[in-house]
Amino acid sequence: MQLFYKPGACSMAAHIILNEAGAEHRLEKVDTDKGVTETGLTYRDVNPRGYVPALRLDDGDVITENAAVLQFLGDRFADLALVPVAGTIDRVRLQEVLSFLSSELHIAFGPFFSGGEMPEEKKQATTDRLTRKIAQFDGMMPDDAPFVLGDRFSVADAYAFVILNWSNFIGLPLSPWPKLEAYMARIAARPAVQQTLQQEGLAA
Ligand SMILES: N[C@@H](CCC(=O)N[C@@H](CS)C(=O)NCC(=O)O)C(=O)O
Repeated sequence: MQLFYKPGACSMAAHIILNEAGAEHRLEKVDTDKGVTETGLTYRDVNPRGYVPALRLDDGDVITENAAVLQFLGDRFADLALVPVAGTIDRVRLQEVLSFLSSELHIAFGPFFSGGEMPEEKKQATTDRLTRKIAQFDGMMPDDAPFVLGDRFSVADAYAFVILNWSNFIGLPLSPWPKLEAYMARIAARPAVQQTLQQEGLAA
């Protein structure tokens, strides 16, 4: 398998899962601004929409979109139970969380990474919206269990970790949400997460 990624971007969730599984894989760094990969591929030939992640399988099939990539990997390494079994209500709960993460929380961070300074008024409104989305995710976290789906680490935790980690890049402390701060520390302590941060050049 080959993962097309950008350091620290949402593709890091799939990278974490590949490391959790100890799966053989190749990493291919993408410059999404220039549309080329580190070995000189035209990235739109891999993902026509030009963004990461993309996962190229050994038979040449390419999977895009985080929610699909992560569920594919979870099913591929089924013995690790990183996704609930397809067709169960627990799997639907995972899909709810992945949908929230990609279409709400991830999107709310977007304006901070779109380049250029935001006018003060827009910055305030964008921060308020992001704060609301973080608070909603905090509300989805169980009070009495370590991971978003309960007692088991899942692909959703890898994705949530990567997105919430962006709060460091934009200087937005997670201290108003102690449950989330503890959650982030718990995920960060996983050896596969440390390995991934190191490989992407983000280790402290
Ligand atoms: N809907 C996509 C969004 C992926 C996405 O936003 N990727 C960002 C990095 S986190 C990216 O590659 N941005 C560069 C670009 O859009 O050119 C998904 O969920 O996989």
